[in-house]
Amino acid sequence: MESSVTGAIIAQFAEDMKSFSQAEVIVVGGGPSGLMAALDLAKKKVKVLVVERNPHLGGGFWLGGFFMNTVTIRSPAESILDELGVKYKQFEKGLYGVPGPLICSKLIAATCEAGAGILNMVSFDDVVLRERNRVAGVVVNWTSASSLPKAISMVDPIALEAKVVIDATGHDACVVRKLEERGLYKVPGFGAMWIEKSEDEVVKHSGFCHPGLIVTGMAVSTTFGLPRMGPTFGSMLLSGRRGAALAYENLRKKK
Ligand code: 48F
Repeated sequence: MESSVTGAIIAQFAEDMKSFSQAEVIVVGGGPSGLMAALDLAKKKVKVLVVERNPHLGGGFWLGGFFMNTVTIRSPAESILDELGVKYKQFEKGLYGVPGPLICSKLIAATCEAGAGILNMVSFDDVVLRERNRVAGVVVNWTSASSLPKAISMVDPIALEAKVVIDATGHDACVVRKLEERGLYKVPGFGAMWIEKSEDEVVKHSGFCHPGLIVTGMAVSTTFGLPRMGPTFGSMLLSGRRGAALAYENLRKKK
């Protein structure tokens, strides 16, 4: 039995990795915007993989803010809560609340059920670039590789190809930052908090920032110098949805 269990784990991992090493879309970061993007794409039968450095998905979605559980959602994003079948409370017109663990687990479950691939405990390390510096994939390594003692930490990463990459790594905007390191983008960083303006602007600016690369969620603020938004999450979901729609349109044009 032991060898059957081991064999099952290895066989499934190998099958998944073989398939997702050539994905249509790779989403880096499994927070609310990345999961939302992956969910919408998977529902449309797109081969999409989420790369997440932590063992758990959800990013900042488990906690509403200040280590408290209430996630706030502003209109019109409550329609996504309806789609996910999550009950919510109205605080005032246009402002809703839902327990973080409930909405986060529902979004994760929906994304997995829709067929998105999940590669957790794996960190984005670098971009794959092709002609005219188009982003054509990601270089990744086990998250644990970076915490190994120096003498044994020289673990070469591997690369995964994708037609479109989505940077959903939150405030860090790791993928866009890597383009900056390579002299291909100048990152302004995010501005001071202004919830209302930030929510609208983040959704509006979600999309391609470089050939082959879409940004969603708080990475949009960092990439385009928009105000930070604080503990409200409606635009994270709407941003992921917009990123998915643009990725889908781009894939269709390529076919
Ligand atoms: O930060 P995060 O939740 O991103 P988001 O979808 O949502 C932002 C909100 O949670 C909140 C906010 C607005 O309401 O201010 O902060 O924009 O999730 C980002 C995910 O990316 C993962 C990280 O562990 C988290 O789960 N991540 C970050 N860097 C890497 C990464 C990396 N280098 N490789 C893989 N995953």
